[in-house]
Amino acid sequence: MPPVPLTPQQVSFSHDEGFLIIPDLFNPVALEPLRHELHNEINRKAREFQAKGQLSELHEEEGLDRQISAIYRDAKECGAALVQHLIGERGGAFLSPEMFNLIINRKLIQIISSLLGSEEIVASAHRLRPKLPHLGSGDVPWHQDGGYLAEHCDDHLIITCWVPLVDATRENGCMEILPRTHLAGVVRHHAGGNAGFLVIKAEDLPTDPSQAIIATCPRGGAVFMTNRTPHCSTPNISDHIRWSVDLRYKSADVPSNVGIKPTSIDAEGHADRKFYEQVNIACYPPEADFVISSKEHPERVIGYDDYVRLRALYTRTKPGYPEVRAWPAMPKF
Ligand SMILES: O=C(O)CCC(=O)C(=O)O
Repeated sequence: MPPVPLTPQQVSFSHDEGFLIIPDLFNPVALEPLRHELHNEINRKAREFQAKGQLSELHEEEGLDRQISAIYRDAKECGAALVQHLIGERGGAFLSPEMFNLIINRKLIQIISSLLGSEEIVASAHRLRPKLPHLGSGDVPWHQDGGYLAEHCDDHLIITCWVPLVDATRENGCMEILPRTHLAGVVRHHAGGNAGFLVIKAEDLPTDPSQAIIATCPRGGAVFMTNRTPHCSTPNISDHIRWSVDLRYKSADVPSNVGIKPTSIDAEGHADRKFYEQVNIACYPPEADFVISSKEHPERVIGYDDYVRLRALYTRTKPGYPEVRAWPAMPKF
């Protein structure tokens, strides 16, 4: 089916509310190749642990939505290492054609293009999130994605597109979103929230969290938010893993590191000075931005092999400064 553009009502809903949920964006079957590839990667890594004598059972028969939890019960370190392996340092671990195909999905691009009002689209930081039941480490406290980005990007629009790989429900820890609060700017965050995430303390939230929308979303749907939309995700109290992918997109006139590559990287990951001088203009310098759509400049659009090379290059390179944005630390009690 050809991509369907957003209706003017959907565009204005998104501009007014700071989010949009499209429950039936893809046929859920379209997500199967990615789910299948994830399952393969988990088995591959679990076999490595088994070969080293760290894990006795692979629990392959549990399937994607339960296998890591079963491994975690048998060998906590292996379960935790598997989650970390998939999330990766700076999103660099799970680079597969299936993931790339989701990033460049035509239906997604059509919607992003309507929301950004731009035909040329730059993709940016993205994450895979396996949220294990009853663990707590995947519960993301209140934040705006802008809290993670450089301050000079606060007034630019960057869209987060959150794609669940299972039905995202209240029980398995979907997101909560504070509507109509994205126009006020990026509020104060604190470093050192749950599992090291940034957090907006209750007194800094733009409205009472009781106003939050429970952003349930079936597999095949997607949730779109701005970089200034406060959101969090709740505990997974279900019996299965809540898998999701979050992707970020912006127009070509938002500061980015497109086309900027280190010319040399030393053994400790330090790149050449010119690279750092140029790369820090990006909203999130540690991760490579890349063009996924441009009718005017098709030569800028990159394919899968270049995407893998670029992401790997940035992952090898130490960021130019320790924090993209310094927030006060959460007080210790
Ligand atoms: O997936 C989650 O639980 C939270 C995702 C999130 O906060 C984000 O994508 O910014």
